[in-house]
Amino acid sequence: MTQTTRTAFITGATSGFGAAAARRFVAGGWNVVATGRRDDRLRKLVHELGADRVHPAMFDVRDEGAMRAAIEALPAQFKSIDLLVNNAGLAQGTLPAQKADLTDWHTMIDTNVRALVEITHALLPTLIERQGAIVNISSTAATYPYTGGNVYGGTKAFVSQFSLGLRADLHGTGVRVTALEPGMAETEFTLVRTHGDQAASDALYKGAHPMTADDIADTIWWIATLPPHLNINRLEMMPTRQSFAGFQVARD
Ligand code: NDP
Ligand code: 8X3
Repeated sequence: MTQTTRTAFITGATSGFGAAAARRFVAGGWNVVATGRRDDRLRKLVHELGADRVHPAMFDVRDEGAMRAAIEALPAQFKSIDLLVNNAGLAQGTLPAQKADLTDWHTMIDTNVRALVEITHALLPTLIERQGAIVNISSTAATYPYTGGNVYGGTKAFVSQFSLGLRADLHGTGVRVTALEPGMAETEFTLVRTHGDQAASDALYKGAHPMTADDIADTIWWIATLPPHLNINRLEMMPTRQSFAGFQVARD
């Protein structure tokens, strides 16, 4: 079946950047495959944006079998993926490595690294056929270390470097690849990171004028709709109120 409307496959579309991106792409005339574990949120998104425009795919990205089954089960009008937004991800914990919970580390590696490469691997044949694009959501944490960022920063450094490696491998295919590296943006990210501490989340963002999920969605939209001869390799963005701090020194 020939597909004229373009389709974005957006992981983690139940919240934050992913939900905002789903809204942005549907507003721009695309169809969206929206993924996530929270079925009620996916159903709300479908209700809001229309079942003809959004296909809900409920699965845990860490379950490779469920992910592949969801791709297999895509209805005809959502099968030909033009854009993969690898957005599902999380930080867990803020403790230094020597105090961190190993389970949190496994969760971050399995979600931010392992699942991301598995989904990419599954969709590459379609993306090559469609001369599509991949936007991988990395982070400023990929480049700038901070205490308590240990494994989270490591996973995002992987995402950025993997994106550049994909660019090299996909040379000549017409497939575009971008690592998008945002700094502080207010979503459910900190609530998840702190295992549900709403006060900590509110305190982090208070008065900081953080970026919004819509800021990131607009940037993904811009990257994906550039003329086909242009590729943004990596793009780092922060709120104006956020910048860099110095090195720390332990003194006698
Ligand atoms: P949110 O917590 O608001 O959204 C995270 C999304 O990821 C949710 O839709 C969640 O869906 C999904 N997700 C997490 N784990 C899984 C899983 N195991 N299976 C399926 N889906 C999963 O955070 P953000 O929107 O802020 O985060 C999106 C991405 O942006 C992440 O990769 C994050 O690391 C990155 N990022 C965030 C920044 C920020 O300051 N907010 C800055 C830089 C990068 P569900 O729970 O329904 O499964
Ligand atoms: C999220 C940004 O600074 O909390 O990736 O790591 S930060």
